[in-house]
Amino acid sequence: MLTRIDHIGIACFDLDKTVEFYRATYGFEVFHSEVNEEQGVREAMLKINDTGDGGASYLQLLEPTREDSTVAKWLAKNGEGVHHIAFGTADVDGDAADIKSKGVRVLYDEPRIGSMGSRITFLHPKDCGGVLTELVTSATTTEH
Ligand code: MC0
Repeated sequence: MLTRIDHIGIACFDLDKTVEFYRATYGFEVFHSEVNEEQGVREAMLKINDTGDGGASYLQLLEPTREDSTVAKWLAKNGEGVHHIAFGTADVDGDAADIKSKGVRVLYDEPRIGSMGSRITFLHPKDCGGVLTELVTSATTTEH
């Protein structure tokens, strides 16, 4: 069951500059940052709020680390902006299988490692009304 918005992914050319915009404009601070080599991104997670299921909601700022990454490709075509939304679930495997059975393409056969050790998969944007959609099971929170 999808229980929360885990994050909204925002693609940018310059992560440090974008982090500073969110800090100076809204007062949001970086909760966590990391490089995900597999996904080809450097990212900053800005925690917005805790959620009733023991998880949290974040803004995820994404800067590409290589030219052939999906985010670099998307930035070249669209410029900066909202890249994807992510729903939190206690069971990414089960929810991905259920959604796949409804005819939506799930992009990974097995969930991969996402931010903060989470397990993630993606749904094809062409099957989701133009919205790249991610499913996330957090590594550290206890969701029910
Ligand atoms: C591509 N398309 C999108 C899109 N990316 N539509 C909405 N939102 C996006 N973000 C559209 C294109 O405009 C194009 O439509 C069509 O999908 C095919 O795209 P493409 O540019 O030809 O590229 P493909 O097919 O090679 O790849 C698209 C696909 C890819 C969605 C399969 O981006 C992908 O695998 N994404 C999942 C992984 C990802 O995005 N990782 C970065 C975040 P037209 O109409 O022009 O044909 S990593 C992350 O977020 C992790 C670290 C985390 O959360 O923990």
